[in-house]
Amino acid sequence: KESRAKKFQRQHMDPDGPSNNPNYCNQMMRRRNMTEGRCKPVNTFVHEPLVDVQAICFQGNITCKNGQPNCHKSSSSMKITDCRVTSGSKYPNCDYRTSQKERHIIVACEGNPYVPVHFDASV
Ligand code: 5FA
Repeated sequence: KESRAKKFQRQHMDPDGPSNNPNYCNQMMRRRNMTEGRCKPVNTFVHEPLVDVQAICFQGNITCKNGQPNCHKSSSSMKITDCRVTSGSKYPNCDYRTSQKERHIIVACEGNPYVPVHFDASV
């Protein structure tokens, strides 16, 4: 079974981006298996080295949206792409709006080693 750490990498890591392609989210959401069974409504890809994203687990500790205490905010801003399903999108034809941003990101970390398992927000 896929670990939560590997699931985070599949859903959120794309170090070799960003691309200017307006179809980025349509392609990546499908390629990373987030359009199976439903169109995952919102998802963020991070275009920074994996080690830099893993390091966030040892940066500023904050409360997560769900009230758990295991969230961490990146000390640097990071290159990200937000994917949001369009209002006209109809499963199984998942259609996304692609927006590139530079933001601090907030991830939840778990385990030993203590690594990212959930993307909470960008600010
Ligand atoms: N989740 C939420 N807060 C968490 C925390 N503090 N520590 C660990 N995990 C936390 O997200 C719900 C999911 O986020 C649940 O799996 C929960 O355990 C975890 P959502 O935004 O309500 O749903 P989603 O559809 O965006 O996310 P999923 O793909 O279901 O869940 P993932 O966590 O694998 O992916 P995510 O990184 O996009 O949240």
